[in-house]
Amino acid sequence: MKLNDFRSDTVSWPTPEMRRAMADAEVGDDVFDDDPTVNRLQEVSAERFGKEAGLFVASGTMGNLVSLLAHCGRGDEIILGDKAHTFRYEAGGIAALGGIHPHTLPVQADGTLRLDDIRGAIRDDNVHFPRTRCIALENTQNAAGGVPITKAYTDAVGEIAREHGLILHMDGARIFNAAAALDCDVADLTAAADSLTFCLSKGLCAPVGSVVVGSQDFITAARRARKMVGGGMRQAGIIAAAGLVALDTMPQRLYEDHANARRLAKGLATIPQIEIDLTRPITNMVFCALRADAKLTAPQLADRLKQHNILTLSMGERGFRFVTHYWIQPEHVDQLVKAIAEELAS
Ligand code: TLP
Repeated sequence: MKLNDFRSDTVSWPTPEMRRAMADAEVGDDVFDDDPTVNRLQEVSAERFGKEAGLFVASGTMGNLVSLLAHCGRGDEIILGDKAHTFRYEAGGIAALGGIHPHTLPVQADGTLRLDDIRGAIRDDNVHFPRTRCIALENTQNAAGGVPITKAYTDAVGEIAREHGLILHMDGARIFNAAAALDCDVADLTAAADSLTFCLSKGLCAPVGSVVVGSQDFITAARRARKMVGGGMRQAGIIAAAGLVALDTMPQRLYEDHANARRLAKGLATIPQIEIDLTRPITNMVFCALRADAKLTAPQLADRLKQHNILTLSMGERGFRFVTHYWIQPEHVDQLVKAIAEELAS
């Protein structure tokens, strides 16, 4: 039986076209640079972002890790948001494996870091301090509500980075959602970033993988870091083939996921026990909370929803994050709203 899964866009299955491309993929040993399908995916990705080269990696986490291992040495410092996925949810990999010191700044409601905070966080050259090396942004900013970050803001951060000889890395796990929401070209949106990771396996629906893009020198260093962390994947063309279909067919339909998220937010706003801010820009994520007088906690409600064949992600005692993706249709959204209203009313 099909479960309607709102926990994340990471749960999205590959499309039939992706499965066919995987079965037919031409492959080789990618550690020898020999896999034509991986090579094609890397080239197409670099071209799409207007960068020199690309590197196929197993996950978004690996993409951010190998990028930052390539950019930073031990004791170097990275400036990033206190809600950044790399800071919160990547098992502390940059510190554990790279000796990279995170300098966190508060993420604002619109997903940005204050420019003055960034300027103020850049260290002087002093024997007491770690060396500031890199600034990292996340677009869309997941934990701030999946908000898209504009080109103007990204360019302003890029300017600060260049003024101080720093590198700008972007965790663009959902950069195609951002581009769809802002109605702009991904290359233009991310032009100021020296390096960027984007995910094929979230809204783009591929089963596995992310791609890192940047200069040829950076990609050479990231490739070595990928080998070091065990990410040399041999006949990876089998999965890269799905990534090529993803890049070709998925970015142009993400507005449908955003429309479904807006439909969901509006539906949730009609339920008296739910608090939701309808003024927030919405991509494919909807955050809301149960009011204090709701008769169920969020984990209890999530549990009840399973009986309606709906999977959801509760966050703490009262919060929820719902994510829309290719396999969620408007009728699934309406079923979710109805099930929540029923469970909270009964
Ligand atoms: N995010 C997942 C969970 O890990 C929280 C999700 O369901 O949202 N950057 C961002 C902004 C992400 O949201 C994620 C995954 C990653 C990186 C890591 O990607 P993977 O899961 O491929 O390692």
